[in-house]
This record gives sequence, structure tokens and C-alpha cells, in this order.
Amino acid sequence: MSHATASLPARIVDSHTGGEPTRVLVSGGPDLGSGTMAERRQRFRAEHDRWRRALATEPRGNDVIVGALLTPPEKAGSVCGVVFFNNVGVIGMCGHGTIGLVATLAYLGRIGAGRHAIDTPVGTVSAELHADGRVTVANVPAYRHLAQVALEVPGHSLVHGDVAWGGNWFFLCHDHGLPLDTQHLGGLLSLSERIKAALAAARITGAGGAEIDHVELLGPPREASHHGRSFVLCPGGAYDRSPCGTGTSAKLACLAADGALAPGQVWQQESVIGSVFEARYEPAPAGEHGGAAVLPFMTGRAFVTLDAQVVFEPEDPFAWGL
Ligand code: PYC
Repeated sequence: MSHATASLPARIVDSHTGGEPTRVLVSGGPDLGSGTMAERRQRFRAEHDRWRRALATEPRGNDVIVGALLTPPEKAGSVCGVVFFNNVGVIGMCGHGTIGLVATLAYLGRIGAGRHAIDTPVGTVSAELHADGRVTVANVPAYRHLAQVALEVPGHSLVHGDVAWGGNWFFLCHDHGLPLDTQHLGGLLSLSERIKAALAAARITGAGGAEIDHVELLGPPREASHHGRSFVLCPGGAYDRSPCGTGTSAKLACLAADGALAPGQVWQQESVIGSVFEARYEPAPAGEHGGAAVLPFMTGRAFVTLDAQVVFEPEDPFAWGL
């Protein structure tokens, strides 16, 4: 497989996974060099942030887009490495983005049906492209870090939530009191931003003091055959149109910790716009996060929406973003 090189014109391929966009920089991007994916992410952050701004902020991008910078693989046998980013920074792992990346690589003819390993800054994931275009992502191990933390949210009643890792850190809350639908987006965004601020003020974090940068409000599904619905606030202030792959992984870890879902049992997770991931988990190898982790699997589908060359006009003051 060929990888992004600075000598080629910058080319992007956009897709959406359950309504949530992914923009893959397939050629012409910065060279992040060698080293681990965590080191390459740090190099991207420190030396090439203008690429993030150019692709994921206005006027070329927007708050919802998740960008994906392709790199050569870190590990032998992986098809590529990827650094995900958005309007405010880099993201550890992205489930919908991995599905979008696989659909993009298939569109470009770089991969076919089958299982492909992809290196991310938080670990190697595997993605299976099915013959019908669906993609199953085997995510990094997910686990619950804290159970039912009580949180005072200014201007709202006390809420409770689990803190869990699914490739990003999440606060998962059921007793928020809001309907999970697009008529209530203003209230959902406002409440989840206030929950995030309250977590920071109360110094409630993920493991090792990590910031909880995603808030997941949970509720009952609309479709009787599904199992749950979610609204997910992403770090840049946008909400996830998809059911959020890392958020669904965090949810699976909490269900497993509560004994509410057995290994292999299917969980159909709806997003706030009604798109669905089919999820399940397997027990993680012993010793992974103190034996509390699960291996999450999510199946969804992405569709390519745009294949374009990026233009940087020398006189454009906003060519590299706002
Ligand atoms: O699908 O994991 C995900 C994700 C994270 C942020 C936006 N989508």
C-alpha cells in the first residue's frame, strides 16, 4: 500500500459512517517519520498542526469532521498507521473514523475484503471489510475505571455516571433527564458541556489523571429490536452523528462490568440521529487493565462522499484554516 508523501498534491477522500464524517488525507500530507504511533501523534501535534487546522476547521472543514492522517504502519503486518484529529486536537482512537478509513482504502483499491490491522496511537486495532461493504472494528481493550460517580452539575440536578475507556475517555450517564432526539440537541449539547466542565472542576478523571473529553448520555432505543441509544459530545463541542465506536466500546465495558451483557451477546446501539452500530465483546486477555477489560467489536458501514484535491492559494489568509 502507498502512503501519504509531501511530494504529491494533497488529496482528501471524505466519507460518512452513520452520518458522522471522516476526511482521510490520502496523499501529499506531512511525513511523521518513524517511531511509535504515539510518538508520531506527538510530532503531528507539535510540528504539523496547520494540517489539522487546514482540513478540520473552517473554511475548508467544520466542527464535525474527524480527520485521518495515514502513515506507514508501525507494526509488521499492519496495513497502515493512522492519527485521528478534529477541530481542536488529536483523538486517541475513532471507531466511526476507522470504518470510514477502511471504506476509503477499499474505494481507492488499496485493500479488499478481509481483515486488516491498523496501528493507532492507543494500540493496534483490526478491521474486517465484509463482502457487502460493512466493516467490523475490533477495538483496543475497553474497561470501566469508576462506577456511578455522583456529580453536581450547576443549573441541573445531581447526575451519576461511569467513567470508562473505549479508546477515548467517557463519562456515561443515564439519569440526565433529557430525550435523546434531534429536537433536543440544544439542551443535550448544553448539558453535556456542563457535565464536562463539572468533571474537570471536581477533578474527576480517567486513569492517570487523563481528561474525560467525551460525554455520553444514554437512554432507551427507539426501535424495539435495538438495545440502547446515545448522544455523544466530542472534544471540539460537536456531537457524534454516529453511535460513536469508542463510546459504544466504553458502554460495552460498563455492561460487562455490571454483568448485564454476556460475551458474544449482540448490543445494537442507536445514535441520536438513529444510525446504528451492532456491537459485542469478548473477554480481554488476562492481565489487561487488571482483568477488568473487554475486547469490543462494532459493525457499521461508511459511504464515500467526496474525492478532492486540496488547494492552498498563496494569497489566501485562511488557506490553513481559521
Ligand atoms: O466513533 O469513536 C468514534 C468517535 C470518536 C469521536 C467521534 N467519533
